[in-house]
Amino acid sequence: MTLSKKRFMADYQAEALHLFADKLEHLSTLQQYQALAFLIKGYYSTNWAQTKATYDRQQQKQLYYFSIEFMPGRLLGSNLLNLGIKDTVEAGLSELGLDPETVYAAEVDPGLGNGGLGRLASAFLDAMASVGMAGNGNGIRYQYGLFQQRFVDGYQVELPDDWLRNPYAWETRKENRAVIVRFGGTVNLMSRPDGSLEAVYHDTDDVLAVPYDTAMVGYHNQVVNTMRLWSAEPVPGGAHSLEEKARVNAITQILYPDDSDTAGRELRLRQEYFFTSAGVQSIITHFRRYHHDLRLLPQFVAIHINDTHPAMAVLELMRVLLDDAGMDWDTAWQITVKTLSYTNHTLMAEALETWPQSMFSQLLPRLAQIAGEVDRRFRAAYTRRFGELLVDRCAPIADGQLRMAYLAVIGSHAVNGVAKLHSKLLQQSLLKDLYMIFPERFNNKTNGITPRRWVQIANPDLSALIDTTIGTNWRRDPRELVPLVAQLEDPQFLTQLQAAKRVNKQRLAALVHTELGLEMPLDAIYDVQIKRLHAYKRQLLHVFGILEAYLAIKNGESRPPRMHIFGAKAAPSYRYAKAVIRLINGVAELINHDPEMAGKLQVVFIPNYGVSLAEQIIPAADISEQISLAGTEASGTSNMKLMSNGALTLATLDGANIEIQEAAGADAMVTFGLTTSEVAQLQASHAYSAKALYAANPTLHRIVDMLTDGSIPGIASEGREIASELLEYNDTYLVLADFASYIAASKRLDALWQKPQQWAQAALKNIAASGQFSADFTVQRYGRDVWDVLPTTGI
Ligand code: Z2T
Repeated sequence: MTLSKKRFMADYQAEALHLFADKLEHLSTLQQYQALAFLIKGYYSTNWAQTKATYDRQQQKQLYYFSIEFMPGRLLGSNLLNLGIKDTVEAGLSELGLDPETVYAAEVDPGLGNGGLGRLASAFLDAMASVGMAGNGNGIRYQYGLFQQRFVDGYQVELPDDWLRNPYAWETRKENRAVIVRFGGTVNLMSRPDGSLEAVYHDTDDVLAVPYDTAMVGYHNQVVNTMRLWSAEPVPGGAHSLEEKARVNAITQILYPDDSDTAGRELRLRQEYFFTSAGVQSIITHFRRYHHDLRLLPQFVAIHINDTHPAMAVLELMRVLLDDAGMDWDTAWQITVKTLSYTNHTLMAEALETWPQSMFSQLLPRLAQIAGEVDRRFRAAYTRRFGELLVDRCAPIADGQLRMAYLAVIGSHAVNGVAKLHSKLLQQSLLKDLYMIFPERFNNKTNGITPRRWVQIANPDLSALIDTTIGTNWRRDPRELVPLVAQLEDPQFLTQLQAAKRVNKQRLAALVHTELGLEMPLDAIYDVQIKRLHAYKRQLLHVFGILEAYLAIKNGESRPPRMHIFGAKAAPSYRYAKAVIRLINGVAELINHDPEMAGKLQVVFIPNYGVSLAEQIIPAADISEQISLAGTEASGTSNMKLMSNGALTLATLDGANIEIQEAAGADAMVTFGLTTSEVAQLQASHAYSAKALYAANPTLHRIVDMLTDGSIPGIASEGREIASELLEYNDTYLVLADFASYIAASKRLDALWQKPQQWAQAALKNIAASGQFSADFTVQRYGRDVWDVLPTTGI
């Protein structure tokens, strides 16, 4: 949009007066932020309505991205950037005596997700708006997001995330679009005169689902899409007891804080059905405004199932088509399969959702009937060709459990993994039986990130340098970063690249100083590992690397100075992960208080990692630690964000790391460790002995002993627990097996750091090659191969 500084300043002052009946300069920072947010909302609201009208008028096929998690991050900076008014607004703010960064920081960061999966969902919404695809989000408006993390005596303490304490400026409550979701009760099937069946419900618990819509503003294209989050309320008019009200409100009260374990809790099942049913109902209602024949649904609607949390969309859509529309089974099934598609995000067995049939049929009796029929027909259809054994192994119901991943594959026309390796492993292991039956459904869609947030907003100095070097086209199409490689031999450019990195390190160092009171020298390597705390991600291997350096420096060796920066939340019930958090804080205490380590080696564990902190940490990183055991990390996305900010990846050949290496070149990153097939062989042969490695490698021996010999303060029980996982339980994630190779790789980076020009060249190769990982391309591949939704032109 076009906006002059003068006009903006007048609008902003008027908005402040309108909202708070006061002058801008008298308002609190929060109020200044709120006035600005409401003003900006007004700037795009016409385009928002216009976008919807255009999709309807053109009868655009729409994609609905069903996800139980979204992590949009702060939206003010992103909306300003995408509207093309960021510079103008910042100049105006400055002229009014306000600091833009301070005003931006007053915005709450909605942590309505656990990590990669939720952030990916939001990146996709941002990307779809920016390429002009008709894509909508469908999820849950949790009253409390992911817990706020504090450290007390080195232990993680979880505090509630009361993110709605102040009104959320970007959302709009759409009371007029509320729907009713039914739980429990009994269901009777009655024959209609035409022979079709009618489902009659008795004694159901009804809940009102109220949507709150947030605009997803596209980049410089006038498109504004919608993220719709549902909130549970008592149905108006009913006489509800306080207890009933509390039970209803509980449905959307909290986000489950576990990224890798399915607790099998009834409330979680309620959450899943709540947003899935509300989403399906609102889609059908909207569809019926324009069409009478529900058989046309797949021509105008695609529904994507983000992991299995919304997989009961298969059953809910069948319910609507069978019971509400009176369709026959085969027609309803064909339409359901054509409409739905599914992404798997993990191979970890403990993360695969199953629901006890008993719980499922208590809570969702009609869906349970339909699930039984899906199972029966699946077995009947495929047993002759594929045999009873294979069909048994992959049927949706077995041993009294509903297996949601299998249901999702059977009820979708497409299923994908999130990196090439992951998609291959899905076909070869986790879903191999279903791959035999439905090979044509399987495909890969490597994840992506949004360089608008991670480079343009988070790294303004790098962005400005790129602009002056190759122009600004990369901001629209980040593949246009490739020509930067022409600067590989330009010492002046490389110096400027280092200077931009230094500015970011300064900013992070200042944050660390205020938060933790630690000094981080700017000439040190900033070595970053930021992701959920999980055994398979092997933060422990990183800790062992730190202890190796500590012992070496103690021994008089000289190493380039390194700051080890961690950000990680542990699921509150995940004992081992919490022990590792305590360990990292213990190692930090040991090292940061040792005068011999000052300026050389420091451990910086920044609490409360999330989208906003990531924006501070990532631009400052020199090394990106991506060290999961090969074959365990589906894709990873922090690897892509760090790459695009010029960090060198220290990686196993896992997830998208492999594709990052292909893109940046073998000399632009450092890899180590067992490969997926080596891991598989080692595990199959039962030849691995952690104890033998411990006995054979003196450094490793020394480090493992440090866990239990009192050298690290405050970890008596945690150290024992971790040592026992390594030695008694034989090191599930092969930390000891990869240790030597990890240290060797890390030393290669130390050596490269001594040649600043070569380091800068490797950083540049990463930046130049990072454009292919833009989510803009990922969603276009989904649009072409899976959803049949193409970018629109001319809103
Ligand atoms: C999650 O963030 C991921 C997988 C899950 O499996 C659950 C959660 Cl909350 C059920 C992550 C993967 O671990 C990561 O490799 C991947 O990059 C990300 O999803 C997005 O696909």
